[in-house]
Amino acid sequence: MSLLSLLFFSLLSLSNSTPLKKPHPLPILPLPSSQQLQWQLGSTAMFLHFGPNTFTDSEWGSGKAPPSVFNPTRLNATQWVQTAKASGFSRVILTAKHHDGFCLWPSEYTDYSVKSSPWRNGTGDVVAELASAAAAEGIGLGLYLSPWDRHDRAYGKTVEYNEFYLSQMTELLTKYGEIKEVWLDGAKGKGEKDMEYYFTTWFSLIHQLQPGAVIFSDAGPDVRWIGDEAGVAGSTCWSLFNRTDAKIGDTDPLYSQEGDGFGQDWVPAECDVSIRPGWFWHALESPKPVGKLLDIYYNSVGRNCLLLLNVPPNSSGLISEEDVKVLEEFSEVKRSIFDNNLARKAVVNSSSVRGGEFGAENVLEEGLDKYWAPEEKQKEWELYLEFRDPVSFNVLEVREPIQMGQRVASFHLEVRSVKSGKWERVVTGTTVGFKRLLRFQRCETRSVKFVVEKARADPLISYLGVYMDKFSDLGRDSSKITVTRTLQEELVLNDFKR
Ligand code: FUL
Repeated sequence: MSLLSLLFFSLLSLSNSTPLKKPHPLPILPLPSSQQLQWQLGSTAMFLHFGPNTFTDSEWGSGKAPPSVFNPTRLNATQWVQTAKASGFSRVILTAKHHDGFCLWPSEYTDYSVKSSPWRNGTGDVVAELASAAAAEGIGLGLYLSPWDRHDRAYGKTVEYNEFYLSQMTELLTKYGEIKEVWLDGAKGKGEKDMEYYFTTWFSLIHQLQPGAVIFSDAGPDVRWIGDEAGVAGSTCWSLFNRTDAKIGDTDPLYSQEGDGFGQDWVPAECDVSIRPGWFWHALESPKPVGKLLDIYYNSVGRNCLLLLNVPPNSSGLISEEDVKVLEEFSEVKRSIFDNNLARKAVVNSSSVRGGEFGAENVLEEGLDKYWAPEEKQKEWELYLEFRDPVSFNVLEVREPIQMGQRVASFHLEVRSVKSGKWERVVTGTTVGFKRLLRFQRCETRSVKFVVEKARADPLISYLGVYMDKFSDLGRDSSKITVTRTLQEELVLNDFKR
């Protein structure tokens, strides 16, 4: 072969070889487990408080109500699950046993259960009906098994009660298919019998029996309580946490609400709140208005948490119509805001790019695997949106690819005002995490700058959105917003315009 043809063939083989991929940056510890990631992707879940309390108008049953009170004549778990699914909830979590000790499944370790009730002549099993409805609709199932049991005589005798509790837990985790979440609350009335719960043993057994489940409690291990029952996370909210600094039933609520930027464990927060004043259904109570639910959404999902919204079935065994209606409105309002990411109309750019597949355009695509990464060792970390025509918005959404660890510690948003031509700061924030939503005064602009000020490592951004939320833009208390007929018509009209 001549020298010339050798050169020709080597050039040809060079141009044919596929370029090597630029590697991902190093993840920064702690990282979520695959169960925690899956849980977080779900964003919202529906809590179902149901049991004798539903029939006796109480919240903390004494454990003395006769099983005969439990008789939901129209119980239909499919209606619960379909309501949850229609509202986009990723899972349902049922109080299989609340503090009164009454079991919604026919436990073989007690006679205080559905088995002794008139419902389905004592042959019913609420857990089984819910499990099969959830499986049929393709949504996850979680179970709440109250540690505090006001009925069982073993309560107060440490070894005996731990054996009893774990036997009930084993029934729940072996008879009903896949369980996605086990919910352990830390409540206990004052002056109740003293005893120790063997949490380490409980957690090991739960993970052994249901490796796909996350365990919720004040202190994790997988998911932590947010520290209040109002559905409000801290405006700083890390998924980082030190489990050793938390104790079930006795954790500093501020620590739970904010997490710990120096924490060694990944324990993201779940915000539990009820759609009604009580956790259980009461004839004289009504659901919160949609504006209040929207506030809760911004303060929970919009602060890196999962929202666990309680929607209690009523004494006939169905979710009440007024609750279904407000949930429909809530879905519609969320859809009307978040289905229209105005940033999609913009050209996106950034202060630098790591190279390879880590360009700024990734922030307009859903999904965690595509993200913007800046070049290493930069002093500035900025993303820019340039619009052809001015846009108006009042909500910012930012997401981090949390599989790489939580990084951002502070950021702000600037816009160049259409009126003055000057850059103005519209909002500042601290943590981002899986999802951060921030509301501010409506602004009009062609140019947007998102600036990360501090981060634990090079910041990575997987999504950026700007939205117009006309429900929060009204300059009035959003808890008073109700979706009136006109507003509903307006929503429909807007759908056509889009
Ligand atoms: C608390 C309980 O005491 C309430 O009754 C309710 O179940 C709430 C979700 O958890 O700890």
